[in-house]
Parts: sequence; structure tokens; C-alpha cells
Amino acid sequence: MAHRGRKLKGTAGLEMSDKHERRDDARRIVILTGAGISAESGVPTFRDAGGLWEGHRIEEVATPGAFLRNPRLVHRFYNLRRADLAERQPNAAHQAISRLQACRPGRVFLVTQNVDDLHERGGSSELLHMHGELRRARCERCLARYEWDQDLGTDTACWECGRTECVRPDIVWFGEMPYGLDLIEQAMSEADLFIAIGTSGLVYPAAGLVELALERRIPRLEFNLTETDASPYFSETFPGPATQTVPRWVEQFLTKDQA
Ligand code: BJW
Repeated sequence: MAHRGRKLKGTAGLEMSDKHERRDDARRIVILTGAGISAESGVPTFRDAGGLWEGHRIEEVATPGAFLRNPRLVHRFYNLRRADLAERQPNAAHQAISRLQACRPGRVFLVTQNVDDLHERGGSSELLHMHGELRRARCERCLARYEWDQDLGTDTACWECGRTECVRPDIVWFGEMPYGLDLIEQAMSEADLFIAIGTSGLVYPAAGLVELALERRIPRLEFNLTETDASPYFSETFPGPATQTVPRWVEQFLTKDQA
């Protein structure tokens, strides 16, 4: 997945090339979600509030270097977010996606950058957490990964090898390889439609998926509160809160699909 190299100028050029894109009904859909889909459930996004947590930039707490320098700070960041999850409920956008998946079994590949579990609790059983999950831990020493619902600390013993000072949240930090890139590339190579919901399109390789879709000339839909830097790469942007735009689109899509 190439990093975005050049910015497309306006949408006029895209309209021209879109004429040649396939317009038949989408059979295989890839949906990429980001923090915006969980915003209306009360989970803060990364960049909307200045990207700060207690005065720290996200890059200061979400890197392997930060964990080496200050593991207590990093554990606190994730412990608070893990505990907060219990207060959050999936919203209408999570539920609309699971309805779409239920109506088109095996044909909607859902990949989320989010580390919350709101898609699962919204009814999606098939999805890929490319940036890991808050409710999982992993051991830096024996590389075991497992479900973990409790606070983590430097004294937490690994479930597998029993050692301490090596258990960390199972989260993909800056500079680390996201999970499931081979599956994502495979799904993108078969997709007829690409949809991005609630993501700023700033973090790679997720941000590069729309470019893959553009190369394959498949339709690309963006759902976001506003236009983003990535909007020129999409065929269509649906502005507004995801809890309104996504269920409306899913209903229309399924109605057309069943007609
Ligand atoms: C709504 C809404 C509503 C709000 N309705 N919408 C220089 C150039 C290019 C790349 C790099 C570079 N230097 C380094 C890199 C690579 C780096 C990167 O991309 N950095 C950028 C910052 C430049 N990437 C990596 O390091 C990744 N690994 C990697 O590249 O490995 C090597 C590799 C090489 C080749 C191929 C493959 C791999 C790893 C990235 C890990 C990201 N980790 C984080 C934190 C960990 C998780 C956590 O703590 O929770 O993941 S960063 C953070 O950003 C988090 C998110 O998943 C991710 C994306 O953010 P997201 O979801 O888009 O949220 P926001 O807040 O940015 O946007 C929210 C959007 O919602 C906004 O647009 C709102 O408008 C919208 N919204 N309410 C609809 N109601």
C-alpha cells in the first residue's frame, strides 16, 4: 500500500475518471472504520480535541519508545480507556454495519482501526482490529496474546510465561506493523466497493486503502462529519454524524439490493 504521494487537485479530475468506474451493484464491500464511528458512543477521537491526553500528544503515549521510557504512564492511558469501555454502548452506525453484514454474509469485510469493542457489541462477529484491542494483552517476551479485561501494570505477570514487566496492551503503536495486512490486501483486491467511516485518513497504512480502491477504480464512499484531506480520493462524501448517515445509506443500499 503506497503512502499518499501526491494530492489530487479538486474533484473535477475524479469525476472524469469516475465515468469509467464500474457502476454495477457492489457484491463485495470493504468497510474501514475509525474513531469517528464511536464518537457518538462517547469514545473520544484522537485528533478532534487537539489529539491530547492529559497534555501528552498521542505519539508520546502510543509508541514502543514511550512504553520503554514510561510504562506506568502508558499503562494508565490504556487502563483508563479500557475501564471506560464498560460505560459505552454501540450506536446506530455500528448496528447498521452489522445488519449489512447479516444481510450479505461473507461479503462485507469490516476492518476497524478502533481498539474498542463496540462493533462486536453492535452485532458484528466478523471483523479485523488492525490496530489491536483494548481488551487484549500481549507479552513482549514470549509473544503470547490473550484476552485481558483488567488493569495492566509493570507487575502484571504474563498469563503464559509468568514473567513480569513485559505485559503490554495488545495495541499497534506508531512504527509497529498493523495486524492482518495480508487479509486486508486480499479483501481490497476482491472488493467492488470501499467505504470509510469516521476516519481522518491521516494514519497509514489504513489511510492508503482509498488509494488502492482508486487504483482499482471501484467506488469509494466516505462518511465523516466534514470533508477531510482524503475527500478528493473518494467518489462521494456523506457529511454528518455517522449515526444518521450510515443507517440511512445501509437502508437504501439493502432496499435497492433486494428490489
Ligand atoms: C466523525 C464523527 C461522527 C468525528 N461521525 N465522523 C510519514 C508519512 C507517512 C507515514 C508515516 C510517516 N511517519 C510515520 C509513518 C507511519 C505511521 C503513520 O501513519 N504516521 C502518521 C501520523 C503520519 N504509521 C504507523 O506507524 C503504523 N505502522 C506502520 O506504518 O508500520 C510499517 C508499515 C510499512 C509499510 C506497510 C505497512 C506497515 C502504525 C499505526 C498505529 C496507529 N496507532 C494509533 C494509536 C493506537 C491505538 C490506540 O491507542 O487507540 O491508532 S494512532 C491513532 O490514529 C489510532 C487510530 O486507530 C488512528 C487513526 O485515527 P482515526 O481513527 O482516523 O481517528 P481521528 O481522530 O484521526 O479521526 C476521527 C475522524 O472522525 C475525524 O475525521 C472526524 O471528523 C470524524 N468524526 N465524529 C462521523 N459522529
